[in-house]
Amino acid sequence: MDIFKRRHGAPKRKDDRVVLHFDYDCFYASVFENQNPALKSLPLGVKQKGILATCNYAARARGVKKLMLISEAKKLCPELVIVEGEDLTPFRDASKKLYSFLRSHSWNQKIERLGLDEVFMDVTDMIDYNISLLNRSSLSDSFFCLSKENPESGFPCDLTRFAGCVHGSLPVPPPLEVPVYVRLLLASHLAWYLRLQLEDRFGYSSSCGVSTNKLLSKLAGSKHKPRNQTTLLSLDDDVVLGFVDSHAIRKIPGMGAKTTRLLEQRLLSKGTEVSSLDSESTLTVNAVRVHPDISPSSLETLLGGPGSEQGVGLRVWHLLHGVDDTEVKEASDFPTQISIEDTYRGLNSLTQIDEELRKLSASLVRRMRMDLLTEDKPTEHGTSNQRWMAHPKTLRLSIRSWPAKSEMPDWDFSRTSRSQPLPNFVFSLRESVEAIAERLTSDILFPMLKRFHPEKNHKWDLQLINVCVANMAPSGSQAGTNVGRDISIMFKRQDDVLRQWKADTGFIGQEDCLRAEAVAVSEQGYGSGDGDDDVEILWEGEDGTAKCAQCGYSIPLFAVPAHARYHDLGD
Ligand code: DGT
Ligand code: MG
Repeated sequence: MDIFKRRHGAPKRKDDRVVLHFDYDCFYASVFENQNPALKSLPLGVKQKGILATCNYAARARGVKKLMLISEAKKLCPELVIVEGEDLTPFRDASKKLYSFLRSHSWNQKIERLGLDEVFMDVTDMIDYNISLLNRSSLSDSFFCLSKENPESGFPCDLTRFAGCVHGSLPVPPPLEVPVYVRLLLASHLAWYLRLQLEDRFGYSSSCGVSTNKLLSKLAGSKHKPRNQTTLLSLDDDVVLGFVDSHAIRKIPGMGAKTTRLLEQRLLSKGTEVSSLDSESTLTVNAVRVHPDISPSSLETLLGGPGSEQGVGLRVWHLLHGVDDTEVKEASDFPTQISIEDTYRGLNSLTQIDEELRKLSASLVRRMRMDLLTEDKPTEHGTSNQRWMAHPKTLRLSIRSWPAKSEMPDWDFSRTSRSQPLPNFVFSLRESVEAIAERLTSDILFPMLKRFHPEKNHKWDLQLINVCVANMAPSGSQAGTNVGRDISIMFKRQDDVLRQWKADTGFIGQEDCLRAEAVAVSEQGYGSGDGDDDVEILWEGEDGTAKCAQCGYSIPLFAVPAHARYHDLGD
């Protein structure tokens, strides 16, 4: 059987875009290395809740791995330097700085952040413009133009070869008449240039994937890490199918844990050939794609149903073939949602819950003021005018409870949520943050929370609370335009607000709470979850670990909330 064969009814890929996917190398560790360059030559691990959130490549060379227990890592590498990574503020700041730099190079503003350390960039317009300027008789002396207005802004490049690694064989002579070839060739040089700039200007090395859609560029980028890039040369369908086929289903962005599990259950129970599964019994894309029972409609039957996304069968069928027509989202001056959350060893009393809700509400209102307020230029009389750039319309409260011991093996890790319109008093600038938070908690959030379990004598045991505002409506002059606020004023405001935040010391380091940071702010509003259908952890074994159904890592039980939240950030 030809394992790469295109099946009847296989979807056709569109190859008319160019998408770059950047992933910063050992991101949290790099943030610390940049703060203290002496750390660069040492094996370095970043600790969160007793596990290594990440480690640098010097540590990885000694066998240390991401998400290892600190004790295990120390055994492997006694000289491992460990830094505390509970406060996410430096990571968030570095992420914004790098994103702003990349954004300043985007012409169409199609640039989307995913979590803190990944960025998609649709550079089709820049590439097509440069193709129109191409002098095919002196390719080795080419110049990539970064600005239509300023022809001198750009960099020299040698277009007789690709920059970085290429997946797929390079035809000889180069097929310069094939548009996708030329586009990818130029894009490889643009990716190289941008990576170099990220490193030279800011000290962050990265890996990058160059391809024609988001799915393929993300997968390509992980082929050669760290500090490298891979172009998926999609001249031939078989190259793309073979490339996607080789991945485990659970590595495909957009296939959530639930999808993966349902597919595994279905195909394993139907006696899928053992040879098509890897040693961990992980289902590969190929095993699913060529399986005779699998079609868009059978996938819809398997994966659809109440609560699932419309057309999930077709979407998954497309992903299995490397087809992903989702657009890179346009950058916005404000996030699509703001969410604040925290995790706990167990909140049992309504008094404790009420207190936590107040803290989360205060953080939410502060964060809204920081991210959504802009200041017009001061008037002649020196008075400045603050206004909201956008009004979120919806308030959402989500919780996750600890399971009873008997439920442990099948604990459904998903959250339960309730939404309602966000009341207008939240936008008042005359009242203090604390006063608004107080009213938001007592009038809205606390009653909302009690509605999760209206029964008397309910035994509360909360593991997570998330408060989120979403459904942003741009206001006034922002509506329908992408007119930014005055950036200098924005940074000044950020500093002001953050100072106030940093002084909030009572909120940090309380040992009875599983806090990954003073205030856990989900950044997912800036980037899509890539269609992930859920965030779920499957529990396994009695060895004190759980296996994450999303990424396959074994996680010590105590670290599960932090790990789940990492995925919540937009894995
Ligand atoms: P890389 O890309 O393999 O060179 O290494 P990283 O460290 O950049 O790893 P990546 O890209 O998977 O994740 C970016 C950052 O997110 C990483 O520096 C630490 C954090 N992170 C990753 N996985 C987890 C996790 O499971 N739990 C927690 N708390 N943080 C995580
Ligand atoms: Mg990374």
